[in-house]
This record gives sequence, structure tokens and C-alpha cells, in this order.
Amino acid sequence: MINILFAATAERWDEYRDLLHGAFAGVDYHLALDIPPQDVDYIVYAPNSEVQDFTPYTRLKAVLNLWAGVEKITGNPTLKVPLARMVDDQGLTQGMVEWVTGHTLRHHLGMDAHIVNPDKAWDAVAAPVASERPVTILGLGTLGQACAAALVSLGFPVTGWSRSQKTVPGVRCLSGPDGLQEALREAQIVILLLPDTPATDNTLNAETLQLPAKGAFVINPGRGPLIDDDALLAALDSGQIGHATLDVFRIEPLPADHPFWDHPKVTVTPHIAAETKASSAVHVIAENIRRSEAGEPLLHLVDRDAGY
Ligand code: NDP
Ligand code: OXD
Repeated sequence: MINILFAATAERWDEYRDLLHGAFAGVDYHLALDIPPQDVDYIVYAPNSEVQDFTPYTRLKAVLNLWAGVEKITGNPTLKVPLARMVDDQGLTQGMVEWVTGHTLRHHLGMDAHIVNPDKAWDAVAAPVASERPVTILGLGTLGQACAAALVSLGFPVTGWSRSQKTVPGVRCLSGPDGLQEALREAQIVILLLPDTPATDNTLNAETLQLPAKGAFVINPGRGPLIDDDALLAALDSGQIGHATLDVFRIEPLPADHPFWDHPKVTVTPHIAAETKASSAVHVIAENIRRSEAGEPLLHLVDRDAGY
């Protein structure tokens, strides 16, 4: 019997329970919201769960995260077993591609000028075509590569930046610290899809925000700490950055008195860029439990030293 603890909010339990039972069909298992810690084999986990001390889970074999981001758990010293993050093509990846493409096209086409036009201004200035709008994506992992593919298919010249050197069809791939400078230089749209780790903190700061083309757009569905908030506000006020569309923040929900809320050049979305879809995520969880039981390596294993 495999004991699987569901350690996420009660709301998520309602959403996942039946789907998980379906995905585990044919397996001898017990799935519950409450199992004595010493009996638990696997934890299906959301980092906002009450479970933060893994010490009592003495026979735990793996933690299977329901989120792509693992910054709230990866440094937990009580966690001694493998940790898998979520890669969910139908929910997270598809949702992120749609959100990123939508916000990229909004800025590329200058849609705001026509959606809100109280002066009835007839500014007949057409947007350039996509091939004239260089886009840079910081982070070329699951989500960054999927977004890059969508933007390349629309005709944008896409540069991507990652820790290790990548080869992605149609994308100019750069890596490492020098690669960051080169990736940002003259970009007109900068999209952040990096994880939150000590190495990615303040990737966009007072210095690097000077590298994109004047008036460039910043789109951040990655994590709040990737950007130095004060440096971004200064760059917006000087006109160096034309607009920032931000889905993630250092503190969430974004406090009501944070200057981003009222800034005319900032769009705030409430961490909704992409959401794990239960119906597809349960199969990723079930496959990882199958792999673990068969002694095979887990899918989407987190590198605890790298922090993602
Ligand atoms: P991946 O782990 O697949 O990709 C991360 C990418 O970032 C990789 O290309 C990696 O490089 C690169 N990277 C990591 N550290 C560095 C560094 N120090 N310098 C340069 N590049 C670096 O993650 P995903 O694509 O699945 O997700 C990315 C992030 O998106 C998540 O961590 C999460 O924070 C965020 N997210 C936000 C959501 C939302 O709704 N707003 C929803 C889901 C995810 P390399 O390829 O060399 O490893
Ligand atoms: C995630 C997220 O990490 O929703 O999955 O941000």
C-alpha cells in the first residue's frame, strides 16, 4: 500500500481528489488529506501548505510539487528526499504561452492608445511588423522555450538567455553573465521567465535596465524578486522603460500602498499568468509515483543546489 498525503488547501483537495483517484487506478494506494506522518510515502504538495517541517515524515520517498516555482521549498533543510516541480503542458505551459503572447501583442501593437481614447485622437500611426520588434526572453526552460516558439511563429526576432547554453530553433540563444548584457541590449520587449533563486535576484536592476532600447516594455510572469522594484520605477519615470506588465511580486497580494498599483505605466495582474490544470497535472504526479516505485528517475527533478 502506497500512502499519499495531499498537502495543499482544502479547495485544491476538492478539485484534485477524484482526478487523482482516476490517475492512480490499478495501484494499491491510500490518498488522504490526513495521514500519520510516519506512514506517508509521497506528498503531493503546494508550497503554501501547512506542512513545512518534513522531519516527522520518516518514510517519505518524494515530494511532488503542484507548482512550477519551488523557491518556497527548495531551501527547506528538513526536506531530505527528491523534489519534483510541476511541468504541465495543458495548463501551465499553454496558459503561459497565451498570457505572454497576449501581453506582447498588446505592447507591440500599441493597443492601449485606442482602447482608452477619451480625446478621440486620430493618431493614424501603424505599429511596425513583428520582424522589426526584437524580443528577449530571460529563461529558456519549459515556459521560456514554449513562449519563444509562439513568438517566433508570429515573426518576432527572439533572443533567449539561460544559465547553460541552449539551441532552440529560430531563437538566438545566449547564456552566462556576458550573455545577459548582450541579450538585453536594444531589446524592445523583455520577458522574464526565470526561477527565483539567489542567482536571479534583481536580474533587472538599475544597470541592466539601461540596456534595452529606450521605451522598451518589461513583462514579468516569472517571480517578483527578478526585478529591483525601485530601479524599475526610476526607469519608468525616466522613460527608459515604456511600460511594465507585472504578474508576480516580492509580496503577494501586492500591498495596496505599493507604487505599482497607481503607476500609469504599470499593469498589475494578480499572479494569474498560468495555472496548473488538475486534469493534466494528476497524470504527471501518477507517473512520478510509478517511476519512484519502479526505481526510475523522477521527471522534472529539482536541482536543490541550483534552487530550481
Ligand atoms: P525551468 O526550470 O524549466 O526554466 C528556468 C530557466 O531559467 C532555464 O532556462 C534556466 O537555465 C534559467 N535560469 C535559471 N537560473 C538562471 C541563471 N542564474 N542565469 C540564467 N538563466 C537561469 O522553469 P519553467 O520554465 O518551468 O518556469 C520558470 C518560472 O516561471 C518558474 O520558476 C516560476 O517562477 C514561473 N512561473 C510563473 C507562473 C505564473 O503564473 N506567473 C506560472 C508558472 C511558473 P538552464 O536552462 O540553463 O537550466
Ligand atoms: C507556479 C505558479 O509556480 O503558479 O506554478 O507561479
